[in-house]
Amino acid sequence: MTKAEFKKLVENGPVILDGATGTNLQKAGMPVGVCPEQWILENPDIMIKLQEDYVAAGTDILYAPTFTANRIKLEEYGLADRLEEMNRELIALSQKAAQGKALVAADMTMTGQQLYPIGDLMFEDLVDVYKEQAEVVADAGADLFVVETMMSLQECRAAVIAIREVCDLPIMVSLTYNPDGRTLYGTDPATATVVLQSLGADAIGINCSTGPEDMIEPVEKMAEYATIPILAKPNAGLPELENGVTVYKTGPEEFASCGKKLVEAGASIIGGCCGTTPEHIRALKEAVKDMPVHKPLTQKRRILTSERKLVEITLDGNFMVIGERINPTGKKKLQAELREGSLNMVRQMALDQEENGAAILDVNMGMNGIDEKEMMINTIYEVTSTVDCPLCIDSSHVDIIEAALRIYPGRALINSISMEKEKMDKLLPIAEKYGAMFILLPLSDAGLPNDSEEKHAIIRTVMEQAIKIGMSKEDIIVDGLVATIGANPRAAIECYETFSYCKNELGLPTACGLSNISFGLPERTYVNTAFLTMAIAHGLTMAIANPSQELLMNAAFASDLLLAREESDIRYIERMNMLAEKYAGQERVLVPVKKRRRMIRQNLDHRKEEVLFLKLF
Ligand code: THG
Repeated sequence: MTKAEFKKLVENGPVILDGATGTNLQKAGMPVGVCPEQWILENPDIMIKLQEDYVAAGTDILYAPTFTANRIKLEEYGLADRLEEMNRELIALSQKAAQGKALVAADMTMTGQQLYPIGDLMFEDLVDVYKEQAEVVADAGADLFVVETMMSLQECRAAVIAIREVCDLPIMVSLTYNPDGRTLYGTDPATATVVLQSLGADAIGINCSTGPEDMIEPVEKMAEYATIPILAKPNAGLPELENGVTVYKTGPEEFASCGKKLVEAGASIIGGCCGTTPEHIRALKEAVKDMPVHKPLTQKRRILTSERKLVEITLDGNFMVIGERINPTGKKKLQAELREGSLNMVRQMALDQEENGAAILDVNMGMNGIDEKEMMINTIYEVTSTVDCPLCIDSSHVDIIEAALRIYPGRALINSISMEKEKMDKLLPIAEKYGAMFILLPLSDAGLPNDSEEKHAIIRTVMEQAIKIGMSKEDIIVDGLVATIGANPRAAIECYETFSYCKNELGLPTACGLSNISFGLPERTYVNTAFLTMAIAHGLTMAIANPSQELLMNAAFASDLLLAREESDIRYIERMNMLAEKYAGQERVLVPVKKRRRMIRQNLDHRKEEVLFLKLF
């Protein structure tokens, strides 16, 4: 099935999924501790009967029982050499049950191994594991993919990248969340929605986790951000332990009436997870079949994310700073550390900048004497496990930007794409593939534009090209291209023209580096600060700057206040309180990275047991 056909199907929905597999197979005699896929292949009639019952109950999309038939999981049972054969047979089994009356989704999930830097599994190896399974199930005739019961956004990214590199089939991704509304790595449903739809997922959702009632809130959250359909597949209530057996007590009727609420909240693809039966699905279908289908957003919001936090960029919102400090240019001490392979200063810079109010952190590793790509990757691992700010990937090398985007566990900003042929031809498709936003630098192969007209023409050309290859205006932030006052007395005025042109004529947000403006002048901070406040008044959205420069930062907060921007008064007061506290000598208590990782690891072990308990495979 094509992505367009999938979109149409959901528009005519609500689309009904199947119910539980694991809990029903257990009831039918599948022992605990066996490889479920192997057991299913040894007892195909039980599985086929269950899926036939789901189809009869109204299921539109069956999940093929390929859930953990990936190399890592199969290896645990000594079955890795049967991966292809098993996946083919499992898809065929669901096709047999579907009889053309339901679609068959190839089902993939976690491997049980944790990704580096928490575990040892490298991202690219996980992509390969998913690719291997995806190739087989796509070739076996699966209609679409579902990546489900995921606890890690980064593992979802690996799966989506893998599937997209293998085929063009639609991809639904669904995560499980803890009662606090986050995955165990700290991702919330809104962040997952932004990251995965940017990466090319065709539906985003939630499964397992909770009973249907508790899924309403996460579904509503996803709906605020989603440009793609939302999926909900709740358990039949919370698991309860009775005589040593896990039971789910929400009956079909109650389940179905909660299902209606989920559809009202925005879910247009709906089914059941642990504890649900064909009777639950029948009641659900009956309850929701004539309900109107929620329409996803038609215009996407401008959002960058880390794994744990999202940052929204709006044309009239609060002014934002991209912290510039993780950049060895002009920093001898940092250069020396990086040459020794130490990231201590980088880590401290990340913490300081976040604390001082940077919304986004620029990461640039351009210097002599190091392997820039390797250092960029290591820095991303270090910074993303230290702070929650989204990152701006800054390199003049296309391959380094691509390598960084691949492993970055969120939605990044590329710094930058110009009209230079090499950049436009190579980087725009990379930005599109990884779903990144980018800073548009108005330069061409002819060098700097001679005047504002030429600058604006370049901006339009790159914007049109980006749109042509499938990106949108909401993916772009324009750099004003700050020149030096010493060389051109009108440098600031020309930038202001660009800021207002972009905001008012093109509807694009803007950014700029500040320090160029004052190059060669004494006491540059004053010039930079005056430039910044006037730029904000002319519509500048964000600046690449050093957030530890308090005059500059405070002037930015004050500018928002003077422009009566939403909640700017609260933000100004909070900022002043923060500074007052800082200078009262109170130290911020920081959890060192190593300790933080240890905490996460402990949590993971705990969670793993819980999940095994909740869901059989
Ligand atoms: N536009 C875009 N990207 C950019 C710039 C821009 N990236 C690079 C630069 N300009 C913004 N980043 C920096 C980073 C560091 C410094 C200035 C701009 C800097 N370094 C001091 C020095 O050179 O001496 C060291 C100061 C310190 O220790 O903090 O000033 O315009 N899209």
